[in-house]
Amino acid sequence: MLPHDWLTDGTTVMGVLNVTPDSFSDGGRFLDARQAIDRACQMVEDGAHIIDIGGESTRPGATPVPLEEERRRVLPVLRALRQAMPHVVLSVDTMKPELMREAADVGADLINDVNGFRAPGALETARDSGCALCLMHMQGDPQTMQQAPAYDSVVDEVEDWLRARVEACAAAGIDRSRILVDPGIGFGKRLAHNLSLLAHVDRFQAMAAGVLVGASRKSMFGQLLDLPVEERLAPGLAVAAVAAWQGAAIIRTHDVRETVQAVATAQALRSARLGR
Ligand code: 8Y7
Repeated sequence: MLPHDWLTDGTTVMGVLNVTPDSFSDGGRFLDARQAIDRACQMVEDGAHIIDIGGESTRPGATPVPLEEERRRVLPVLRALRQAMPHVVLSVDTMKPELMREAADVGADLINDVNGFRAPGALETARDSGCALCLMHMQGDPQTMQQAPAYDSVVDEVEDWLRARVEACAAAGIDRSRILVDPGIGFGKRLAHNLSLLAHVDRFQAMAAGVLVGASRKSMFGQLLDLPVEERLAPGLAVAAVAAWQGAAIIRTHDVRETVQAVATAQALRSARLGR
């Protein structure tokens, strides 16, 4: 299934399914495969059209997970979800070409690589998988990215970087209709950088099939509003609405039910504004 088969004119919601013991905000509660599957079913019931399964935390400073461990976390859950929900778009969040290939074999529809398919062999593997790709911008790597993020002009630089990666995909034989781009909120960015990017989501629209935005529960809200992670729902919904207003194709979130409502409201307002 390619993006044009499941992207709507409007904004769709991707639910985050962490299968890590050290994830951003689930704290390992969904490590057990059974619990992960229940959680995915709940998100689909709540209105998620896409489930993003991740077995390696990309939290700032997190240590990399060996392939064997990531595979053990992700593949059983992916396999079970593919069986249980044939019509839901299943995304796998990984930087490793081996796991991309194995996930595609088990029926993944989308490969979400926060590293932008820069690992050796990742582009070729992604091409041959037939999956849709999410190409995310990150300055540095997860271990060091928040140490000293710096840009002269963050929106221009992220736009140029994403455009260059889309060109690299095209050169490898991947059509842009398969590609989603993502400014990578919190990945090598200070608060001001994140705010600029979120205020210019529409700038990334034309270069690929759509834009994905993921800001749910991120530390930018801690900086902006001095809130702990469990109290970041409202600012996440504000960002989802503003991104949907600008035409984002996908919102990635931990809070599916509320985000679906926020996005639907923003879209109704957008339709009213456009007079259709
Ligand atoms: C993003 C992401 C994370 C994001 C895309 C978290 C895996 C941190 N953030 N993938 N992944 N975009 N495409 O808070 O913003 O969920 S991990």
